[in-house]
Amino acid sequence: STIKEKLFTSIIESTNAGNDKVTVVGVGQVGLACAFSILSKKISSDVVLIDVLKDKLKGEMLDLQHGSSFLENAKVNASTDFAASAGSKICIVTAGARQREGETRLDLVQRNTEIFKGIIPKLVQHSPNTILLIVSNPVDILTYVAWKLSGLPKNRVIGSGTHLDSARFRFLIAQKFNIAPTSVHSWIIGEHGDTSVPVWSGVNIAGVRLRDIDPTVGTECDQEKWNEIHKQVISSAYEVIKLKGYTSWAIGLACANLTSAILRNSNQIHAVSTLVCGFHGIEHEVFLSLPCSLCIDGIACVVEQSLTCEERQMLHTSANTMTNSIKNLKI
Ligand code: 6V0
Repeated sequence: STIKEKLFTSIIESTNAGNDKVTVVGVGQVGLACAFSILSKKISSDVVLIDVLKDKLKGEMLDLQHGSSFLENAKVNASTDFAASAGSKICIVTAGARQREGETRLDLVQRNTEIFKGIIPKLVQHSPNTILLIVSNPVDILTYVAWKLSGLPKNRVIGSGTHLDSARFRFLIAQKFNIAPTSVHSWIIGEHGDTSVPVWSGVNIAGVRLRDIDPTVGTECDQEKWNEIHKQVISSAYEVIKLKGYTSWAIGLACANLTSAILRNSNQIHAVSTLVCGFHGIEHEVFLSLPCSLCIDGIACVVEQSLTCEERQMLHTSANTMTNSIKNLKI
């Protein structure tokens, strides 16, 4: 008999899937930042990486495995085969093509839709009760695509949406006041991107609404130009990409935060992309971000904020943009 057999007497067959298994599809900059944030914050003890790049995948897996004694012995596996994802509680999808020179946004959407056709059904096949957390851009459209391709109920298909935009918004407001970002209560809803909606009417610090101090806050008439902050939020990604080539840490941390909220069944409220048909007068079947409470089954409920006419109008503009984008999509 081997040393192993002499040393250990087996009492039960050990199970492979834990209760907190998370699969990350795409080990690019964003996927790795997600995986690393989840591991280093000890949100999951069982992370699987999936990509089409065999060597890159193995290299990243080994590098992370070598750190496992500093990650509470978390298991890290990687494979090009989706069977490795079996039994995942959450599948985070960051795979996708980047825009080619001269390529329109719609061409990119179709290209990423084709990639999703090879990913989403396989994830659901191996983890029929999973929650899909879509990160690839354009995230609101691809979350809709994932919902259609997966056949999962709407509560189980979530886009990271404006969770990141809201974090950037809080950070920039916090900087102006020299307070902590978590002490700023402010939300960005709608599309993750250019038509996102800053809900200035609700921005408050310790329950004090900025609009009660100055009704013009966030409007074009605002002397202090607070609305510049929303413009900065929109240009944040472009700025970071111009400076370092991609964005990774903030989106990785944002996804880890959503993963934690779900796995811990916390009912924390975050702005994520969900099916918005029926909310704020939207009649289209599109995905956009609204504040949602997150639990072990995904989205438990949507918060209906009291929006001003202008904010509601902006949300409808987001919805129309989405409708036009998905109109010609071949799913
Ligand atoms: P990247 O570094 O090019 O990584 C993409 C990865 O996907 C690569 O490793 C590819 O090999 C892999 N991939 C491609 N096709 C497949 C496939 N069929 N199966 C498995 N893996 C595949 O890109 P990066 O990581 O920088 O960005 C990933 C996506 O996230 C892009 O669509 C970004 O636009 C998007 N982001 C979304 C954000 C958000 O807030 N929602 C924020 C930042 C980036």
